[in-house]
Amino acid sequence: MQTFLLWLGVLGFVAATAYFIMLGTQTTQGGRIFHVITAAITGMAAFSYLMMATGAGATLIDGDRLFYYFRYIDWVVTTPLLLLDLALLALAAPRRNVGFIAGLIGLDVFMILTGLLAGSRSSGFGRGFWFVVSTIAMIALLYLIVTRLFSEAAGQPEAVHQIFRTLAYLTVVLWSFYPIVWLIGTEGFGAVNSTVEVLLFLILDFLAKIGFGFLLLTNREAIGQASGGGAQARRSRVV
Ligand code: RET
Repeated sequence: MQTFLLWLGVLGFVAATAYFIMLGTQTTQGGRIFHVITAAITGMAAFSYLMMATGAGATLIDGDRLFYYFRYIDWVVTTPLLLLDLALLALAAPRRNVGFIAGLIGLDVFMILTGLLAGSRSSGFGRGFWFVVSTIAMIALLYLIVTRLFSEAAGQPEAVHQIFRTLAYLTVVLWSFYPIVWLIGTEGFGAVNSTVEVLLFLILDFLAKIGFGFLLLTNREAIGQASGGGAQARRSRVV
């Protein structure tokens, strides 16, 4: 059952990647960067699920706990790309905010790496400690999205502002579920078994990557108008 679910992940992410690439080749209104970033996110996830489905991305810890470490390799690549999508929507001049974007991504990478430490420790104390550190980083990150990125996005064209708000709320809600699933799963209290954990992460990954990408890339008006979509470059050429 578990392997079946992981193969379902491979299929879902391969299909989503092909679809996002197709949307990218059809676009005439700019915003190709969003297609590239979003297809890279689902492409990486497809690879990661392949590694987990074949067993290459998992290892036994303490003799009996199956630890899918490849999840963290996936997340350390894909969560910065999701943040990049959000930042390119929200910021009118992303190039002038490179420091802020790097700060967001740095915090995010710190969150995932400390999460990896939490998942791979043998002692309950070690797991709990790094879980708390990682969760604090996540709260700080989500706080920055809700405050700074939201206020920057308010100055963007209406279509861009709207899709940013939807995607940012989706991100805040979905990302908050990851530590909860972790906590009830085999790395945490073990309230649910490994198969249920794989299923819950699969649902979250589908929503946070494919759902997110679908909402973003089917909104052609918004991505064409976003600064990351080249609107600013076009405007300055006109002036
Ligand atoms: C862990 C466990 C330690 C505490 C925290 C976690 C948060 C993980 C998050 C993952 C998000 C992944 C996404 C993937 C796909 O798109 C590492 C589970 C806070 C927020 C969005």
